[in-house]
Amino acid sequence: MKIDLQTAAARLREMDDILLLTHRNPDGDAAGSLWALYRLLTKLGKRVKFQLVGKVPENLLFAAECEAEDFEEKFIVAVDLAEATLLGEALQPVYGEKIDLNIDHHGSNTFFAKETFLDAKAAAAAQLVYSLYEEMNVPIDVRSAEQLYIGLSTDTGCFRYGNTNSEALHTAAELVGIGIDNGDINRRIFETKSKAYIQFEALAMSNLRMHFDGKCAVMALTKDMFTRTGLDESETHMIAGLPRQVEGVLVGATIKEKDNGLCRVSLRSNEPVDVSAIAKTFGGGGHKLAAGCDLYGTVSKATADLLKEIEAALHSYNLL
Ligand SMILES: [Mn+2]
Repeated sequence: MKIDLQTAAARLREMDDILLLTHRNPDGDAAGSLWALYRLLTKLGKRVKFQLVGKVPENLLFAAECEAEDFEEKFIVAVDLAEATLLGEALQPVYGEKIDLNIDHHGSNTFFAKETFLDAKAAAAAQLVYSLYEEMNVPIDVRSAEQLYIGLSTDTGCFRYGNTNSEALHTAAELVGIGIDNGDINRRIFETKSKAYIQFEALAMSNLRMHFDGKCAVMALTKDMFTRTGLDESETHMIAGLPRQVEGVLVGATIKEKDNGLCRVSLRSNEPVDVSAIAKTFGGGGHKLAAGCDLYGTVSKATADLLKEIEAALHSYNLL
């Protein structure tokens, strides 16, 4: 059931012994929102714990929270979680059908939780957590402000993407006003790359292939490239945006080779193409301009399957 901000705030007020979850391989919005929510609930005197599946990107760890205690949860809250499968293989069977409240901003949300506080216009889940702080009258300290800023800035590409609405900029202004060092955070998150990343990016760029009159760019990221450079999984999210950067490209895709014949696809588009629709045909989802899905088979088979759908999508917009 869909609920509003006031109901979500009321629910959090009345419940205790809360477990927080988010999607596997947490990005800045997932981790930042979860930490900020942890802090909010702790300040209200509640027992809270959380589980993060996969590595949080290292450059976000300066704002991480440490759990204080373990206990048996009575209420489960998810944040930034579009669908239960994104909990990951380990957690989905355990918690997939037990989420009491989901706080999310994905238009593709499947409403798997008992109650969902969804605002698909929000630039980040962190925006919704910020509104909960306001609604519940909990002061935002510098650490919470940093966590919310991490969520907001990463989901908007440092306030460059089209989802950067006036609300996001207002919230960022408030957070800067609280005293965060936004210049330093931006440098940590958006300007600093590991040597392994730079090497990986060079290899990935040499794998970039153009299709459909230059309207589509696809990049294969093979296991061999990870082995050769030692790139950490958590740094690969930056690669996903590269194909779309090529002039004239409307759909950019990265195809990441995983174990057991699984290929993880990230899609990025420019207007008017809706890549969440393409992802959906493969059982995935996401936002209009940023989505993802899993394909099975070799990288070349996954590429061929994906290109067919991209071609059909470009046709449907009369772009081919
Ligand atoms: Mn998000």
